[in-house]
Amino acid sequence: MEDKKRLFSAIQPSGILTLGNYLGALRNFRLLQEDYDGIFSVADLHTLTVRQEPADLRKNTYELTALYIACGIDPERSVLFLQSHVAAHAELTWILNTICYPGELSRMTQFKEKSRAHEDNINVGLMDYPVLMASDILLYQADLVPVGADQKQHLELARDLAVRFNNRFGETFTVPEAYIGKTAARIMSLADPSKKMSKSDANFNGFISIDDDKDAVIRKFKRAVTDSGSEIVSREDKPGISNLLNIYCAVTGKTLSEAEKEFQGKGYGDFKLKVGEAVAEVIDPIRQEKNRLLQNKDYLDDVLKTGAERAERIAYKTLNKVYKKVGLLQRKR
Ligand code: ATP
Ligand code: LTN
Repeated sequence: MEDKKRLFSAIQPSGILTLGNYLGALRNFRLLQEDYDGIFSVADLHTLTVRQEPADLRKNTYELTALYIACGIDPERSVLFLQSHVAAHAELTWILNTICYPGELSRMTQFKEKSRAHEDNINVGLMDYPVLMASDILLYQADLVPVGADQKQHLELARDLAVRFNNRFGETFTVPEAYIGKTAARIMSLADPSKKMSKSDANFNGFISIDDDKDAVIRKFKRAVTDSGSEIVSREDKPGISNLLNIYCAVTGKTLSEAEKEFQGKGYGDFKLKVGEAVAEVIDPIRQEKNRLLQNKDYLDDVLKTGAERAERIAYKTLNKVYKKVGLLQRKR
């Protein structure tokens, strides 16, 4: 365990997860957990940057905790915890805020998109979101951070802040690398293949939720927007079909050329049905296991308690070092 490299990632409990979250993030967490010391968080503090119904946030937090485990994150082997249970995340954010510039945050694509989507609530937290994310990562001295392609810009800021702090105050933080999967880093909306699949999409037909049963999955794939022509090939002028092929390959493990060959001469209808069936086969058992785990809140609370204790030990080691480096006095115990 000691000489393994460390991996950190987090997901927001902002709703029921999509096929995009699973293929772009969670599935890689499970695979990487074999070779790294995994630390996985439910980023509940991040979720507050968009207005939440408190009861929904509580429910979604349990949902995501159960889903992590259902997807194969082993809470004995890896650390699984809630961001808000380890105060060091908010504390390091304050320190990093003092070396980060507003221009670095206002140019972030996600900030611009979310500001457009929530015009009535462009709060300071929404802008500071990437600094909290940098704190998450840097507190654990993570070597590798698996994320979907949309988080690449935030990862670069985390690296910049680590380097800036190290240059100013001496070696303190590991500079993390992003891990972005090759096949499913950006699953697109089924209703509009120019947009990423997102759980906060107002159009329910655009995303496959982990909670969709087989009928719902097949119905959504049948309705998926495709392109003109009838060829089933991955090509720039066929964003709808390319997205479906990408999803099919990701869930079956087939290569693109194998999939293209399989559907040569077939119609869009047959193809969409096959993709839907393959997706349902992957998410059905996950949903069932998640729902089973949700019946036992005591178990989930227990996992989170142990997770927070283990996370805290690592996090405060880093935070104490940071406080010392910047010139804050050590508290006498
Ligand atoms: P929201 O819609 O609430 O902003 P989100 O689904 O975009 O949420 P998160 O829940 O924070 O964002 O994302 C969790 C992980 O899933 C991240 O690593 C993110 O990059 C990845 N991810 C999100 N959407 C996709 C997608 N369409 N394709 C691949 N990966 C994705
Ligand atoms: N912002 C991320 C979720 C997240 C995260 C992190 C990912 C919060 N903290 C630290 C990796 C590392 C997102 O996926 N939307």
